[in-house]
Amino acid sequence: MVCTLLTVLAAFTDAMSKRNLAERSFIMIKPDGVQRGIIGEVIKRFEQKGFKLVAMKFMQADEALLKKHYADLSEKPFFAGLVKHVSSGPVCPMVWEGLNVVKTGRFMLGETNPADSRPGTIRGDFCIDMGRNIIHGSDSVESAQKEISMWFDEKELVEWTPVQHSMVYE
Ligand code: D4T
Repeated sequence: MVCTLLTVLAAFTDAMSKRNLAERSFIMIKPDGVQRGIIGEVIKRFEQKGFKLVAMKFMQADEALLKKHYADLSEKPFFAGLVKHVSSGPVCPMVWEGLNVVKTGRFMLGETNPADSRPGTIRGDFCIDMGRNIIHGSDSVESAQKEISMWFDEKELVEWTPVQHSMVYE
């Protein structure tokens, strides 16, 4: 009861201070990340940071979905190779939620080019080449919303409150 009241109070305080604890990011482990066996490691890092898993699936994406997902890059010389690679095997798309999850998620992933990614980041620790950078993360709240709706139905996004909520947020 006390916990529930504290959670409600914390949510109210956050709403008043305009902190968006319900921000969401679309994170996807690409076929190279799946084949390299880093699904568990990525989930571990987002969980241990305190973010909340809202949705996850394991699937093979077709070229049509990937062309839509990467539409902004359609004029780039690497576009065809990118779509071919990401459609070549299973991917693990996920939705993670929490305060500043888009920006923090990008920090956790590292730079697009693994060579520029610091040790301690996912790309800094687990990959070498730009075309095999193992994971995708939304680059803005707006693109996260677009990507989430591309990859998940509304009913696949699970509403739940982790018991640790008041230990992650003040
Ligand atoms: P994603 O979208 O996969 O999280 O990557 P980034 O947001 O970090 O980078 P991006 O959209 O510019 O690139 C998408 C994807 O294309 C691959 N890529 C990128 C590539 O193969 N060659 C290149 O020169 C670039 C720039 C890697 C990520």
